[in-house]
Amino acid sequence: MKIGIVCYPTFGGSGVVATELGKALAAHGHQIHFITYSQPARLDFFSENLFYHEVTISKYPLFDFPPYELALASKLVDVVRFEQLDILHVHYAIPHASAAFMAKQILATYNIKIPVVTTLHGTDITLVGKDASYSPVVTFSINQSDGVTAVSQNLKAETLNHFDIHREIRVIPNFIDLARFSLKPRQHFKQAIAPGDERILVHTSNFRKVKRTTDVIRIFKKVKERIPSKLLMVGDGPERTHAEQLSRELGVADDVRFLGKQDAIEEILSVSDLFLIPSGSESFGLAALEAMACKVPIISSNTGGLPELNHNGVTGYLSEIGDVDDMAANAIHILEDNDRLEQFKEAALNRAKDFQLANIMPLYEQYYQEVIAEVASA
Ligand code: GMT
Repeated sequence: MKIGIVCYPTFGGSGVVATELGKALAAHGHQIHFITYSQPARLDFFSENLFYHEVTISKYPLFDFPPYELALASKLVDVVRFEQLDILHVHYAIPHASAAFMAKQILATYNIKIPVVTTLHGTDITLVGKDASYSPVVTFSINQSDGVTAVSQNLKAETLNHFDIHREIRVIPNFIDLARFSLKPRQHFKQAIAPGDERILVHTSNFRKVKRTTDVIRIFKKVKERIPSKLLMVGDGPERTHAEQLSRELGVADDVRFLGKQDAIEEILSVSDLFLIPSGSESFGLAALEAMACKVPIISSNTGGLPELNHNGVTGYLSEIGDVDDMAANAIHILEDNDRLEQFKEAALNRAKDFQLANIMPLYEQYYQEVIAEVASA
């Protein structure tokens, strides 16, 4: 198939999923065209089946807000016509689904029927999409997509709850490439971080409010009171300063390392004993899946799709949002006993295997074929 992929080419989860899916589909023989405003972060190599089309946005002085959606729709028309794409797959509803709808209408004037699949990732529904300033467009463009997928059962339910949707939503979860995300022997790194053989706790995110990074610091403070430990904070974003400040106020700053944005996350996860993800909202939790693939158990909130991934008492524990006491108690329970920690680690890896690329990519291929056939016969 010739597949066009639209996404935010940033470090966010939806961009990672879109890029990794495109790479995997290309390796499987499909021709993949990425259509984004800059080169996706993980697309920095050559492959004969991968193509990149940049959406250039005019900076004309009249535009206080350059019309990205129009530039994207125009680029989609161009790429679909001249590369003869079979299907467009847009990741994150806003504004990709509505840009795809516009492109589809324009292409119809050239007698081209292009099927559009929209994948809902999370905040496009749970946070931004619900906002009254976007919700009519989000509702309309989901309904106008030829196929819609959501990354968890919970996100599907949220979408049906909050929007007037009259089309089927297929759940296709996030996936993991176990060739990249696996436990790697990195003893020297572990020694450098935890010279006294302390336990290593880790959090990775984009440090937005929804990630509740200050809860991570509070949990760590409580764990450290009982178990010698270190905390690695990976990523960057608006809440980082607050988290740093809090770690100083709570007197744990010397045991917390803020590492900033890192590419080789799997190396850091490989030396970690426990992953903390106390999010206020999390449609799936790709960061937790990456940790589990590296044999790291999960302490999480019980929001969104997290319970579908993290099995309570097996791969880690789930607590109410903001219940840092419970999260800390669960963390201590896992970390205080070597055998128990090993059991949780094994279970985390086993659960991660359910989401390996080889299991999930065929679900997208199958879905594309269904949608293409449906549009052709309409
Ligand atoms: O907030 C993020 O983690 C980034 C965000 C995005 O759309 O880029 O991630 C969302 O999509 C990921 C991939 O499908 C999911 O694994 C994340 O759970 C989801 N984030 C939230 O729902 C907050």
